[in-house]
Amino acid sequence: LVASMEEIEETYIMVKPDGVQRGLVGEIISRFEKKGFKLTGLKLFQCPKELAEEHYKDLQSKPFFPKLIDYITSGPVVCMAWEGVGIVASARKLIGSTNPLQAEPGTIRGDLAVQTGRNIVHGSDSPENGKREIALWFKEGEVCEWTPALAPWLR
Ligand code: 3AN
Repeated sequence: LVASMEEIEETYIMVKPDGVQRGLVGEIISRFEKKGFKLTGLKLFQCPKELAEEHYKDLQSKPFFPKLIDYITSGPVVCMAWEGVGIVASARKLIGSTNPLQAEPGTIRGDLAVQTGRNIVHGSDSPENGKREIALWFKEGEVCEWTPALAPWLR
């Protein structure tokens, strides 16, 4: 089964500073790789305040916004672009609920985190935001289009 181009989505996944500090980068990347999604962008990055504010602009009016910005800029993050059929919703399933205490065992947050304010990973909530966030976090040329040579089942 080869998916038509229309079904292929892009999503922005980010290991937050607590995930990097706790040494969970490999584990988190591994879950998306094993699922069968395609990595198209990857970098370790110290996020400037302005970028964090732009990324979370929909949450600007929330009481936790300043803390959220401090958290995201508190240390390097790992920025990732991933591609696949239905990846936006599927990645959010793999990640689990925003509150890790409510996240199902087997999900990244369900297995590895306990606090909403330290929930180790981000995933875009719509295909539109996937594109928006990849464009926001990656420069031209940093996202790499490639075809898996021996694995047509990944397409
Ligand atoms: P998700 O990351 O699961 O899409 P959003 O988009 O509602 O959840 O929230 C974005 C981020 O804002 C969360 N990952 C979390 O770090 C932070 N956040 C959300 N709700 C709270 C809250 N009640 N208290 C502290 N931080 C929060």
